[in-house]
Amino acid sequence: MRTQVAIVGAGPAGLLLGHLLRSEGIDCVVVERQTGDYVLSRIRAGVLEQVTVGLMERLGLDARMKAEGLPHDGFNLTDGGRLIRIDIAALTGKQVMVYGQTEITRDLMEAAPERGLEVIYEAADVALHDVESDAPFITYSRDGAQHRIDARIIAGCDGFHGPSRQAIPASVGRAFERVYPFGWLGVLADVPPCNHELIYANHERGFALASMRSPTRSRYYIDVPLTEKIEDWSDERVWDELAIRLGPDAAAHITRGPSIEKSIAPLRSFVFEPMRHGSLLLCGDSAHIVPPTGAKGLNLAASDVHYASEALVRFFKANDVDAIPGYPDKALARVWKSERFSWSLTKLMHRFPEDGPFERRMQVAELDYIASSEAARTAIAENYVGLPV
Ligand code: RFL
Ligand code: PHB
Repeated sequence: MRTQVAIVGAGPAGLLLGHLLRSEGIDCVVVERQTGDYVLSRIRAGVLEQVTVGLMERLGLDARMKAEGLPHDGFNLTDGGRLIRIDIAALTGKQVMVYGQTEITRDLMEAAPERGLEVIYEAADVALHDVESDAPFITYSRDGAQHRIDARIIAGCDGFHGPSRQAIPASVGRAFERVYPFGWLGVLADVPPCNHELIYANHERGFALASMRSPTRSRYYIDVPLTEKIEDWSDERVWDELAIRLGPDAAAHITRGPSIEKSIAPLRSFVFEPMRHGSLLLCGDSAHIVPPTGAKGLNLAASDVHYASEALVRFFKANDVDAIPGYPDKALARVWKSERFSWSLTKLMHRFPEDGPFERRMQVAELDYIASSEAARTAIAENYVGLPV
């Protein structure tokens, strides 16, 4: 098979890029290791920035998001007794959209056949070849047969563990990494959220987040040491811990119920440079990871795809040979700002095992400053709604 762009991975980055390229008449094929159902079963992001909402609008795939998504004007930070509201609408004139990654992926997946976007699921042993040349190709096996896709460009949208980043020689690439000494234990439950806006809590027992997917579906997180096993966290134990960490006001409104998903995800900051090597572009989690505290991962995947699709349109339709080499700098400038924000909010809202009384006083002072300064709240708000692309 021959195509213009071979896309590895059918997560949000791969599917968004595929749709954007098809809408411009550029040929592409998406190759995914898992089944479609498996991709949809991963419970991940919940908060969309304007860049992500805007791409769905541009594709005309925003009807369900507009009908079922929850626009939010603000979110809250709590520490001990006080609640600091970040009024993002008043401070930036913008909103964020609470609409699950599962739903956005489903919308993109279901629209693929009618938009002529071919997605090959259950492709095993995907390998990238000749990425330094102008004629790269990928190989994979499916149903016992070997397949090959020849392309002009390969887009690596295969997440943190995929093969695309590994196809860049170690002598060319550089990784920047910070691993955190805890993970987030998340639960999804069909119960009404305890608050109409998100609450991020820094409690002496650790971090907690109250989030949601709909008026009847809640998403909660607590941070736990990486040594914890999910089997040791009964639903009751999670609800008890959430009630303590979120504080009495939120606890009074928590509705408990059986979890429909419960898992622990490690936290990491990671950036791989450059995001291009020869004819290979990296987009999304394949090139970078943020801790989820800033709700930035999916949104960064969307902004990468925005820059990559722009570059690919210029390359294929206007024969602009500088477009592809220009992609990494544009994408990375935004990536590093989101890395900084996610890291700083993680440091502000978590109790690190190595921290002592000095670091705690620093957190309290910073929260005092945020509570008292509109300038500080504006800086948080404009990062949270998403910096411009
Ligand atoms: P994905 O979603 O990992 O998709 C990559 C796809 O590539 C496939 N793949 C392969 N395909 C073929 N061959 C191979 N060898 C392959 N290896 C892998 C995979 O099966 C998969 O389908 O990466 P992508 O598209 O870059 O999207 C990134 C986002 O998924 C991620 O950044 C977010 O989920 C992060 N994130 C959040 N982001 C936000 O913007 N807002 C949030 O509120 C938010 N909350 C979260 C999060 C991530 C979390 N976890 C579990 C990591 C909350 C959590 C708990
Ligand atoms: C979520 O709803 O899954 C969510 C919300 C905000 C975050 C992270 C995750 O910062």
